[in-house]
Amino acid sequence: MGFLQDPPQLAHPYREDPLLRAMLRRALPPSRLAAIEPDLQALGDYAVMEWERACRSTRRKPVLTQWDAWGNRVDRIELTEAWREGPHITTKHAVLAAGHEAHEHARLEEFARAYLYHVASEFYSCPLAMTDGAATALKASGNKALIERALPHLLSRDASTFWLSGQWMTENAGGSDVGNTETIARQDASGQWRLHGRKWFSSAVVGEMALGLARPEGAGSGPGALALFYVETMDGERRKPELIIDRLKDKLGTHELPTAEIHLDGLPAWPLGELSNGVRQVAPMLNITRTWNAVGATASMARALSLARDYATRRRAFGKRLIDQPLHAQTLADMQAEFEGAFALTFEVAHLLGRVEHGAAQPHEVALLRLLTPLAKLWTGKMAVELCSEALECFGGAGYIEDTGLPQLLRDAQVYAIWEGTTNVLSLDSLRALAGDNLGALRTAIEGWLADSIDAHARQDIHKALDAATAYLQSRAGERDALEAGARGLALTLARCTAAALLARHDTWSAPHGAARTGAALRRFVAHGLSRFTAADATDTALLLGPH
Ligand code: MFK
Repeated sequence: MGFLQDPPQLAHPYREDPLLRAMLRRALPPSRLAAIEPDLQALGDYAVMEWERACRSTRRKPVLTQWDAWGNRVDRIELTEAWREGPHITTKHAVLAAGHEAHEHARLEEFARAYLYHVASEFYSCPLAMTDGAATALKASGNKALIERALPHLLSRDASTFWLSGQWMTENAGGSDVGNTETIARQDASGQWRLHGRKWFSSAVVGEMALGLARPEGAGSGPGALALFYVETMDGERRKPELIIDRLKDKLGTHELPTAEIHLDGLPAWPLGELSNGVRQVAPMLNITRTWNAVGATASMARALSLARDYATRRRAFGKRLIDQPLHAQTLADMQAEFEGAFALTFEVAHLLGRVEHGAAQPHEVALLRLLTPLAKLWTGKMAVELCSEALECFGGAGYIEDTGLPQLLRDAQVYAIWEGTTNVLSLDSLRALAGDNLGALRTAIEGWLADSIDAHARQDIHKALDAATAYLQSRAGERDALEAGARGLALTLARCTAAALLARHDTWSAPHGAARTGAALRRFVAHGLSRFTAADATDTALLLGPH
């Protein structure tokens, strides 16, 4: 037998991730960190086990059986192993329930768990995101009966009582433009609302409930006339006959996730609140699922980088390990710097969300959360595709071979920029979020984060970019088309400025080695993004890659 290449090994995503651990040490009181650490360790163990299991097996897809042998409509979906484990892992480690505890760190603790679980869950995290969003929207609705009925299930810590929720919005006529929803809500003779229509992209069809948009019969056209309804999908062990699964989607990635086209043939439904302004009512859900999207994108990047870094210590070319090749090492360090920016922004959103929900936030932090949520979603979604593609390249031809498990990273990454609103939809949402003086709130926050930063170069670049963004908004204040045309550039710039400022702040927060490391990330990050100047700095590279 000739030469055989060692495959990459997955480092423990909690124990061996200095970035995650440093962030948690900074952000959480020691007693909180100690309380959640067993769950983080266990979710990291699960991720390692699942990666090894996936490498040994042939990837499977869920299978829909619509009819049984005797002609009965059954719409049964056979799930993959990780999906069957999903309710147990979720409830045992409070992945979702943690986010709804009554303290300001709840969301950070939840999203740290989600970050560790996401890739291993095979996107079971997608319906978890919607379940979390549904719990949040139900709470915001104040509908006592529905809250008492559903919340104990959604936040259950017992797999036998846990419910998943769907989010039924997307239709043939309305993906981004949800106002085109054709599903009709009609009251029957008894006064019970029932939904009639088709939903084109339902990612939690195995769930027990859903929140869905529909147009009450006789209401006008457009988004304002839509209402938000609560539905339950199961009748005991059987799916309700008024919910029909037409087919599973054949998608580019997220193959394990049983996304379906469904139609609703009079499914009983209950309005969450008023019979209009459904988009406004579903917005709390959207903002939660968008945060999950950013966490998922960041987790996919962490996985791709971790494998690429490990492989660089195992693969030799031209007489040296890849990690000892200057250009390969710099490529990895550049990727790491981008990733650290994404990580900082994403977890800032999680941190702010917890503070806002628990009344601990300063007034400007509320505006900040509203703005940073779409920015984090759109920026990490784009970055995940680029970074996962680059990571595959780090493996050469092996990165293009299906049963290395690597190509799946890139296929799956493409979803982040589409799910929960495309980059352009999110860019326009960030314009919505910039109404009033919300850019002022961002500037105030950034000034605060930069106040102690020792990096004058970064500070100057960030100020320059913020000044340009402010001038852009002011000069196009009266020209909507011109403002929208530049919304993506504006959003990407603001996301990068925020991430750079967060890295600068962490520079001053961290322990000596950590400070040097985040400083390295900051310098590269600013050099790459804000001024497009690329500098190879051997010290930075070594710091970002850590000891090997
Ligand atoms: C681990 C990964 C997990 C990821 C989860 C994946 C789940 C996958 C399932 C899906 O992909 S479901 C499909 C997702 N679809 C979308 O995200 C829809 C994309 N379209 C938009 O986001 C549009 O911007 C939107 C439909 C929300 C609004 O368009 P409109 O019809 O022009 O509404 P309008 O009039 O601008 O806003 C209506 C109200 O909602 C306004 O409030 P008011 O009535 O008080 O004026 C807005 O301010 C408010 N609003 C809209 N977006 C908001 C918001 N409020 C807070 N936050 C927001 N983000």
